[in-house]
Amino acid sequence: MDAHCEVNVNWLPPLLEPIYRDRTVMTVPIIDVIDLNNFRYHSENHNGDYRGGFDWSLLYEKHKLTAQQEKSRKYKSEPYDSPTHAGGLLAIDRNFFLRLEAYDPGLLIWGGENMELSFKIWQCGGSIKWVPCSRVGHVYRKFLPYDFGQRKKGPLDLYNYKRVVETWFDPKHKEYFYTRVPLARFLDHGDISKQLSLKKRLRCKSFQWYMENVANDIIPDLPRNMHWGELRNLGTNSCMDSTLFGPPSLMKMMPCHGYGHTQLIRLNVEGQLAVTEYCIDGDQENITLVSCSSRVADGPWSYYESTHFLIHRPKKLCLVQQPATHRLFLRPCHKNNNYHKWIFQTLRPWW
Ligand SMILES: [Mn+2]
Repeated sequence: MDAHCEVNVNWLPPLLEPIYRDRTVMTVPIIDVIDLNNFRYHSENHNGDYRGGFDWSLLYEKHKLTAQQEKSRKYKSEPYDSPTHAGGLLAIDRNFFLRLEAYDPGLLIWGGENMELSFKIWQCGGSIKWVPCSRVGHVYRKFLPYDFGQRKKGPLDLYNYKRVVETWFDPKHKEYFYTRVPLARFLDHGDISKQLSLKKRLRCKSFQWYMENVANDIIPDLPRNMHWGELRNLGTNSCMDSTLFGPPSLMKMMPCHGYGHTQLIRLNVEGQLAVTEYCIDGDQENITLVSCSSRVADGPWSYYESTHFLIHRPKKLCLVQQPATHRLFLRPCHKNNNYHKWIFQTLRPWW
């Protein structure tokens, strides 16, 4: 486990018991919270139990147990299957871990190793169980006190994620990753031939199998991008930006910076206008960051390259920037008004 942890009473026996029964199980304790300001210990008291997931950018997420999982447990104290884990705390049989050749030694410094181990375990015949009766406290830091140094070859976490994706995903799921993180296509992820031959030698199952049998409910398919880049207004020459707030929040207009992140806007074939993990919707008052509808074919937007209009189809109105206030809303389209016109400005890697 991470160094900044403190174990709770009787944490170990329940963590070891599933491994005693089956050496291919990796167990994970429930991670309680140690307050970084005063070291007070809080129970991670969710209403119900959670398990580990991920989004298509390979960020770790927590999801509620499915109804089926809840029903199959006789007692709340029973360990349950989890598609992934957070990475800091785990128990695994040493021989099993080494049979899986531990972590990909090509992963650098920080990020992605929890996903690598999770996919590898499940696809290569093992399983991951979270253990409600084993509790360990963990200090979540507020910021990184150091950086990871300068990399000339692109962002470090993206490098690691791409190694994991290129090793464990099927072609279809790789496309979802590159749809969600288009700049990752330009990144050199190094040599993964050893990882691919391990996968072959252990006769590991496909990612499709993993998605259907382990992670079936946590993440919908991602429709292909029709346009992506900075969404630049022709009137003001500034860019749409989600800033760092989650939904619901107002979309802003900011100076274009060329780095993507919260300015990398994607319009997919189903008409969803998306930024990071979220979608953009709007009305005559506001343009808002919202959670994407789980119904994939639910996007309201169409983009017309000839007119540069971005049209909200259900409302039959155009995305418009108000020049004086920089605010965004929907208005009837005017073909002579540049504040009604948009381009998806191509982004290229800065590394
Ligand atoms: Mn930690």
